[in-house]
Amino acid sequence: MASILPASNKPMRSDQNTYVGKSFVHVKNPYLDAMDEDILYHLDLGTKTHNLPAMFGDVKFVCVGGSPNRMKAFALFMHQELRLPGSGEDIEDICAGTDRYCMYKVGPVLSISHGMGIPSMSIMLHELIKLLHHAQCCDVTIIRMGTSGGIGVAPGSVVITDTAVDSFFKPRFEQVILDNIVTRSTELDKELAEELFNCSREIPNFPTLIGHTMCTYDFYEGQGRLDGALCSFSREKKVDYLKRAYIAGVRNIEMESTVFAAMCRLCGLKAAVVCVTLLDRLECDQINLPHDILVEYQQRPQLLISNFIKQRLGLCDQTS
Ligand code: R2B
Ligand code: URA
Repeated sequence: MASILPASNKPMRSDQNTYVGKSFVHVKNPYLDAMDEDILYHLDLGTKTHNLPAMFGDVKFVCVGGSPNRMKAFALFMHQELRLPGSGEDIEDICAGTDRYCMYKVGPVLSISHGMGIPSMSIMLHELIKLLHHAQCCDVTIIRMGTSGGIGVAPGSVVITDTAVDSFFKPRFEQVILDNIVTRSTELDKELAEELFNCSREIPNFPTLIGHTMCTYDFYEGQGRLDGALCSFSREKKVDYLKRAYIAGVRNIEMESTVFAAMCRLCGLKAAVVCVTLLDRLECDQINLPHDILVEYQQRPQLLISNFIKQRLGLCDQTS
């Protein structure tokens, strides 16, 4: 990809994507350069209709999560934690023109929903990564916050993913492209995971661990549940599978981490996945937590990520 920096103030190039001291978000598509306009259809944004560098150029932290309401709540929480002026209540959904995804910007933090499952995450990420590229963002950290089913860990535990694995416990994401299967690595940034873990240790009563996260294409049979509309295996087979997952290092199961890890890695984004567990899948399949406990658990990744961002911004004395 040709550089989007004006030739006159282009810093010295040290490799394909890093200009001395700065790491830019990059895209790997030779056709993009030749396009007169890029319409980010599902985000309701575009290079001709919006001044993307002015709107997003200062973004340093991108936080993504499945639910639009949760990502709005996170944006409001960040507004308060960063002590930005105003109540934040009038915060605007930048993607209000579409009901596919929502997006809020709070200082250097972008909060975006990605829906459920790999295809929904993948569409959002293609457009988000192009957005960050068009906006000339640099040194961006991206974190997925979410919910998950734990394996052998107490409900309410926060799992920071070291590696996302597929249903065969392999660190790979297989994407069908034309009629080929393309396999991509799902390694995440180990230093970022450690930094988040260290941050978690400063929060009282905050059970956190680092482990593998298994990403599946389905919530029910795909996660070995016995309570879907279909179930084609025995209780014994389910327990045997989940125990093998545990032995392979898997501590939680969700539905987006492999494509998230693979795409962010290829595009030079430092990425992390932080998910709270809602149940122990070795014990049960149904999520039957009282509403207030469910709400509190869902806030745990938000609290950790907010403290991490404040620490990175040198606002540690304001840690919640
Ligand atoms: C976690 O929770 C959702 C399913 O309930 C899914 O998006 C995921 O990854
Ligand atoms: N999300 C999942 O994908 N699985 C669970 O068990 C809970 C939340």
